[in-house]
Amino acid sequence: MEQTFIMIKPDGVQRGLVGEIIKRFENKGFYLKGLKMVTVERSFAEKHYEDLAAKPFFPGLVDYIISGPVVAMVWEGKGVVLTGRKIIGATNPAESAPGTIRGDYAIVVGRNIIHGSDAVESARKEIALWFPEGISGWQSSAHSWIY
Ligand code: RTP
Repeated sequence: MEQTFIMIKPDGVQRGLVGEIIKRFENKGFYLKGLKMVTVERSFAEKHYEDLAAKPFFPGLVDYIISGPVVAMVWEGKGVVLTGRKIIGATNPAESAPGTIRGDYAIVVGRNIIHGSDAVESARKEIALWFPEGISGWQSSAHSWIY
């Protein structure tokens, strides 16, 4: 089953949006398969964003990601990579539609509260980077108990 990596960035954590963000993915029907709060080192943030190393905003982006704890998550479900990006909204919150996470809760691109993998392959790389210990492979057994 498809999985994606979602990270609530330091501003999302500090603004108390963790529950709201998790709620949106749960309400959609996706399964939470991994979750941890971590403050990452500069070298780790640089590795996560290595594809953007040549961009002028890269140093500021790395400073932002290491400025406080982030919530790292693995979400699972059919089409979760693309649908997750739709739930999150456009990179620049000024262009994110209302109803998306960034459209509802962010204003500027430099503080856009959440990251989501942009493809199945990058999701695989990011999950391996952020969860080298692996994630539990639980399957729902609640369906027959919930009416
Ligand atoms: P993310 O990786 O965080 O989900 O964001 P994304 O794919 O929507 O956007 P990407 O182009 O990969 O950029 C990664 C993050 O860099 C910051 N950014 N700042 N012009 C700027 O100042 C600028 N452009 C991008 C944002 O935090 C963006 O999410």
